[in-house]
Amino acid sequence: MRTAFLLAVFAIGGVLAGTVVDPAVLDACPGYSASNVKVEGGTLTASLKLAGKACNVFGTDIAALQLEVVYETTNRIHVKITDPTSARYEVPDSVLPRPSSAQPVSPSSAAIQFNYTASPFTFSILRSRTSEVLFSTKSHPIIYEPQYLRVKTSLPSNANIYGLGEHTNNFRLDPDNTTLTLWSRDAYGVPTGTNLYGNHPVYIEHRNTGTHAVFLLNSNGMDIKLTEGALEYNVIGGILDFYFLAGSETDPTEAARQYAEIVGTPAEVPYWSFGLHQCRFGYQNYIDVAGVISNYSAAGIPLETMWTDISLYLEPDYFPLTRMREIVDYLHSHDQRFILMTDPAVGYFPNSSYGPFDRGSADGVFLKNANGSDHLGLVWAGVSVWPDWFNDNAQDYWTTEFSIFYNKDTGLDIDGSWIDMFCDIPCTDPFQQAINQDLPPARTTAPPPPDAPIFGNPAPRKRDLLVPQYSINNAAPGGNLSSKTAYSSLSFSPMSSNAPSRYGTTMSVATHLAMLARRPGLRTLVITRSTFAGAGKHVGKWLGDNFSDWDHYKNSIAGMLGMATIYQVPMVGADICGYAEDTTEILCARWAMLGAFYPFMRNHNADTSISQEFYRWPLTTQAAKNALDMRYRLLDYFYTAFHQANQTGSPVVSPLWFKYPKDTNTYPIDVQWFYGDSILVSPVTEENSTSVSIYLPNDIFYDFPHSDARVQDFEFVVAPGVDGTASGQLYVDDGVSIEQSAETEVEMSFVGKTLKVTGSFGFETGVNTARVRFLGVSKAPGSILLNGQAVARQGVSYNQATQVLDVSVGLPLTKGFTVTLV
Ligand SMILES: *[C@@H]1O[C@H](CO)[C@@H](O)[C@H](O)[C@H]1NC(C)=O
Ligand SMILES: *[C@@H]1O[C@H](CO)[C@@H](O)[C@H](O)[C@H]1NC(C)=O
Ligand SMILES: *[C@@H]1O[C@H](CO)[C@@H](O)[C@H](O)[C@H]1NC(C)=O
Ligand SMILES: *[C@@H]1O[C@H](CO)[C@@H](O)[C@H](O)[C@H]1NC(C)=O
Ligand SMILES: *[C@@H]1O[C@H](CO)[C@@H](O)[C@H](O)[C@H]1NC(C)=O
Ligand SMILES: *[C@@H]1O[C@H](CO)[C@@H](O)[C@H](O)[C@H]1NC(C)=O
Ligand SMILES: *[C@@H]1O[C@H](CO)[C@@H](O)[C@H](O)[C@H]1NC(C)=O
Ligand SMILES: *[C@@H]1O[C@H](CO)[C@@H](O)[C@H](O)[C@H]1NC(C)=O
Ligand SMILES: CC(=O)N[C@H]1CO[C@H](CO)[C@@H](O)[C@@H]1O
Repeated sequence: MRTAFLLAVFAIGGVLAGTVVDPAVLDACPGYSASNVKVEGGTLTASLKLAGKACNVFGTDIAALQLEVVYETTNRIHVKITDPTSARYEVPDSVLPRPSSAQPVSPSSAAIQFNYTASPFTFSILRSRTSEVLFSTKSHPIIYEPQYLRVKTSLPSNANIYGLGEHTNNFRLDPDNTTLTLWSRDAYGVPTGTNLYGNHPVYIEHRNTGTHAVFLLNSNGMDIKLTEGALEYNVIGGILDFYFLAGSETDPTEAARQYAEIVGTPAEVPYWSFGLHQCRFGYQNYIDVAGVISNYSAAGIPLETMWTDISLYLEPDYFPLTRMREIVDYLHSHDQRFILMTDPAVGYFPNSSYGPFDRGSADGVFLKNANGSDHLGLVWAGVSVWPDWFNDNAQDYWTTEFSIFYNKDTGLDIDGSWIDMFCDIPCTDPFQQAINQDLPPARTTAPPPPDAPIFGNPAPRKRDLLVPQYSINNAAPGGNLSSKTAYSSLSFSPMSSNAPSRYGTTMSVATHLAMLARRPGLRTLVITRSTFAGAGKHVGKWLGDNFSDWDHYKNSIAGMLGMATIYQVPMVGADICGYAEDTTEILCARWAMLGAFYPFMRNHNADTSISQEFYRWPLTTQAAKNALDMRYRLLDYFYTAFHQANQTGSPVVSPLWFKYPKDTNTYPIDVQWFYGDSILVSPVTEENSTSVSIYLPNDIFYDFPHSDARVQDFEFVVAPGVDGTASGQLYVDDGVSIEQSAETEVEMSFVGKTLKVTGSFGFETGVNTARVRFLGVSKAPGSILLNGQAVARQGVSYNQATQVLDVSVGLPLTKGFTVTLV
């Protein structure tokens, strides 16, 4: 296990010498006392003075601090403790724009209260209605030194704490013995108990009495320790900048929404991006890439987006631009997409004319050493320089480079972007290291002839990539939403230093804007690995370089829940079938099914692993087809959830306790989850198992109905809960535009035997509502009324064994309707 101050050792140059500090030493520090307290409406300020002899544990205790407390909304208190005498690092607004500062609210109207004792200074956050203490520094003095900050709160015993990522621990953190280190790093194999790519210093704590959240806005390296009955922050710089969120006494999703009010709600992504993505590092050449596309098609597995890795840049002989452009054109003419990796490194070619380097040098955008020379590092491409995203010219530079390199007429017309950074090699002598490591790598095989036929075998059938029943690509402007299906139900269906922490996020913003500039007005997809709080406003996230093994398969669910439910980065998924090492037919088949219920569904692996496209094995092919059938049928349902996430911050996937907050059995569960609001997913998690034991909260759950007849139009599924009612929503738009000129927003509610479908129907879907399926109907109704008129016998089918009642509707989705079971 990592010692608590390992990072601090790096940061302050060995002062700690690796000492593990006795908590009693920290608790014996003097803390501060508050004076000059001023309260004005929803704002409190005070001076904090060191209350005794300095303990100087990791530096010199700062003698005088400034406290500012603001009741920013009825649900949010901002507590900021700064050192007025020195400029300490604060996360800039460009990395995380602060919520707009409206007038502070009156404490008497707030759901939580800030309370304090003056000497020694301690503070607590209480729920206003019940005076329940949510956070309290009592008996744990605050320590504030140049490179060490410590705040410790007591917790209830056996507390339910979620978040504080990125990590590969269980979703519910062990409250008695956990140390989480937040500091971005490339974490090959994503080992448990170590820091990973992302930094999200926020947690949601769930209790039987309610759910609240705490966000420490600080991007310095930190260790957060959960020990029996306490949570302790140990931060190596910056300021104490806390946001306390009341959440709710009854609805955990409120805590998620209130966090989104600070960091922003997630960007909406294009409709097509919910389709299947295929990628690998190490496609051999352009023929290989075309072969994957053809073979998916031949296997009848609907591939939406083909991705390629960095090989394209490194090896133009193997991936000639003209042939790659042909592949991209082919994809686009088949309503498919293309995504390519973009790294921030720019090849260092000071002596030859290389546009990206020359333009960046002219604009002065590259990171510099202290003496003003270019900061050189080493990545796959060789010795390189990096844009400094805080440079005023960096955005224009990046936008220009995107418009040149990804020019649709002369370059590769990408549909989305995949960004990453490879910065983990200590670059003391990058030129020599490049020679030692043979970078760029040399190939042992010759490149293929530049004019080999592609898409010829199997013969390309026009549009054959889009197996019609899976058609999801058709939501482009002017396109046709011809195969919309939607499901909506209430109850559920069991089935199956700062710089590294911020570099990824600032690059994400620059890339998102550069992509938007290429296709003005249209949404895009940017996927990255390194994220800081607020990243979801710009990018989605893949969970990094995991292994093709069953533990990683299972852990990916906790990883997804952290990102999507807590950190507001909902476009998330792990590398399906595993990135490193060799997968197996059975693991890849299971993972295809699991991955169909990640928000972001991408099969991806390493150059050293065996090929793992779903069509490589019969079992995996079938599993992928079944799972994609389900996923594509639920696409509008999930798209609706995503739209709501953008509007309100409500999570698109969530743990069971979000829906059943009083059911203590659900608190530790992280192998089952809700996909959207209503679909409970419980995958098989053991190798060679064909069944799984699952936990069902006390409610009514239905098997998700298999589709018997192919439904091209919308289909609504009504699945009443224990109270006999159900409700749901459907959101439809053109799938790609940022500003929508027409939207359809439908509310369904089933109460007392009547389904009412109401809403606004601005977007012309051009399709009908084919039918409504009622689940859990124990006997055939005497008659069924559609808009008050009896439905003819042939329009109704009832299956006693499955208790499913199908009612044909056949109305265009241009106005509401009612169906009554009499
Ligand atoms: C607030 O703190 C004061 C001590 O400063 C204490 O007397 C009081 O009970 C606290 N209020 C609540 C609601 O805990
Ligand atoms: C705490 O966790 C560490 C690392 O997992 C483990 O080595 C240690 O034994 C645990 N301590 C206790 C008291 O469980
Ligand atoms: C989503 O929400 C944000 C506000 O958080 C907004 O700026 C953005 O434009 C919205 N729409 C899309 C398409 O991302
Ligand atoms: C595609 O399938 C053909 C025929 O089975 C096979 O020869 C080829 O190797 C496959 N290519 C790829 C990239 O899967
Ligand atoms: C560029 O040219 C100078 C002068 O010939 C030489 O010293 C330097 O090593 C060259 N730099 C690189 C990166 O090739
Ligand atoms: C500038 O600093 C870098 C990094 O410390 C060093 O490698 C380089 O030699 C220096 N250049 C000069 C001209 O001193
Ligand atoms: C969309 O599909 C409908 C029904 O199949 C068809 O009548 C219509 O012409 C199509 N519209 C476009 C733009 O292709
Ligand atoms: C699953 O089955 C395979 C093949 O029989 C076997 O090699 C493997 O050990 C089994 N795994 C487990 C966890 O039993
Ligand atoms: C199976 C799996 O996805 N494992 C891990 C992959 O990597 C991320 C971290 O980057 C983890 O969250 C996943 O659990």
